[in-house]
Amino acid sequence: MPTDVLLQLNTYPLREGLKPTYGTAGFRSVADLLPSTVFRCGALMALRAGALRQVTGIVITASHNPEQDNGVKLVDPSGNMLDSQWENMADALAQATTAEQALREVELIKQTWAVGTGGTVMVAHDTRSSALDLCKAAAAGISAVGGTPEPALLLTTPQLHWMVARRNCCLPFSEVDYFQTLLGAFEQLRSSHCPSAKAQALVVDAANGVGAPKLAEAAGRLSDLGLNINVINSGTSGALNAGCGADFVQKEQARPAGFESIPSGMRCASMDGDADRLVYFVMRKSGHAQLFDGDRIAVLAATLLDRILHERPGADASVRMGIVQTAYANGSSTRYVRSRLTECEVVMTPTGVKHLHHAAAAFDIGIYYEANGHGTILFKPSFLKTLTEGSGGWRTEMGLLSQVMNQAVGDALSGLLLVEYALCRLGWGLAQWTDLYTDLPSRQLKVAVPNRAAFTTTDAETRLMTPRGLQCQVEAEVAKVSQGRCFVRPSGTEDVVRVYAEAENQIAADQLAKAVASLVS
Ligand code: 16G
Ligand code: ZN
Repeated sequence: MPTDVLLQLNTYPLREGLKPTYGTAGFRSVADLLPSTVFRCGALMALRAGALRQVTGIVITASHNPEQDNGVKLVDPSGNMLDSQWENMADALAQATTAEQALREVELIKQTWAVGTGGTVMVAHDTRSSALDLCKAAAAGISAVGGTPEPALLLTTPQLHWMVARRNCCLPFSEVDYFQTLLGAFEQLRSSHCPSAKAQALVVDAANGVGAPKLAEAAGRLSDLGLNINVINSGTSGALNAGCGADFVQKEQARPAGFESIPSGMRCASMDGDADRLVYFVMRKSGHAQLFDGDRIAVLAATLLDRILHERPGADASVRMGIVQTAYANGSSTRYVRSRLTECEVVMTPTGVKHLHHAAAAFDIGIYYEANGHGTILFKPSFLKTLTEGSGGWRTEMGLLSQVMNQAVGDALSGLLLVEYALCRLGWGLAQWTDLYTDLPSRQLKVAVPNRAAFTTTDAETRLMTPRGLQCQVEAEVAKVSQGRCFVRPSGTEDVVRVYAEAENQIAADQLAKAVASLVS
């Protein structure tokens, strides 16, 4: 068998000079450079499946990156992202310069984890043209260590995470089950709690990605409930993520491509290329997109859950609810939760779903959303169990919400259903959602630096530890600005350092970001 593996490893050599690194959410690069990394990730996830005697998963996607990029996201048996201990092994294997060295890494993993042969790996891909070749590389890597690759399916990233989690709990896990679980729960919530909700229209920017056909599949059932979804950027005209998608709308706050004829004031939403992020927006006459970002979705969710918890009889029994945010969360959203949703704790973590997810799991109800629209709500299993121990409207409602939400990972479809349910349950339009708080003006800048590893942070990325002395200089700039806040962190997905600044007005936020960027470069 080792010689077979060696032979196979030699078929997918690592391009000379390349050093693939497991970033914030797996490996990502120009698609042509990926076959070796994907092959080795296939082997790794088959060994992980073998070691745990459970099914793991691989998604071939580069999310909101352009069409020519691709990547690989690795899914643990729980449906969450790969265990952080294994990230180092993924790096070591992906970076092995020769087939012999890669084989030694494979053998090391086998010995360390006492795994004889690989297990079953589910494989999914997005709409990129490089997907099928990379799926073949993944399947070859899985087979090379004796694992079983499942046929690759066109799925959103969150669909595959959901399926892996369900399969390992011996629950129905097909795509049909996915839609039935999320949409079936949503239908019950709507008919029980908002039976006379007015019909609503929603225009969704699907970024020309895999979310388009998937949302189209859901749209028929949603229109029966009076939610009429019009999917734009469905992949028939424009290119993937090109001038559109959740990342574009959130960062640019401008009209996405394809929305030229959408009248201002319409309710709109935008997902990213693999449909794990969602933001809402409304076009204003000025051409500016008024954004309802992940922070605002989290606050809406907390408001809904707080209402449900307060309505229950004997509301004094404590349920621990928390919101997990990153340093990018607008300061106004944090202040709002602290002052108005006093029973909801706020926790800050570094950027990246793996950090937020973990922190949210500590609560009975843990809400996490990054400002960029990636997030979900986690319901602690012991809390869900208490719901089934009695009967009552609020218990059923909470239980149904736990099915609407993909608890494996952030999911644009869950996010959409959550927002639509919350608004109709609270009897709110977009105006009430807007009025919760006013975002502080902010600015984000990217700075190219010779070595981003020289920038290290602490306190959930809010403060720099190195380069020494730089944090004091940043603070001196912040002190000059009313309601100023600023942080610097190295990106986990690009070779840059990011600067985020917030202030009382846009001019001050821009100036603060610029001043700090010049300290960094
Ligand atoms: C990845 C992360 C996202 C994070 C972003 C930050 C996952 C699934 N995705 O897209 O959560 O916000 O990276 O990128 O964890 P950055 O480190 O380049 O700023
Ligand atoms: Zn994504």
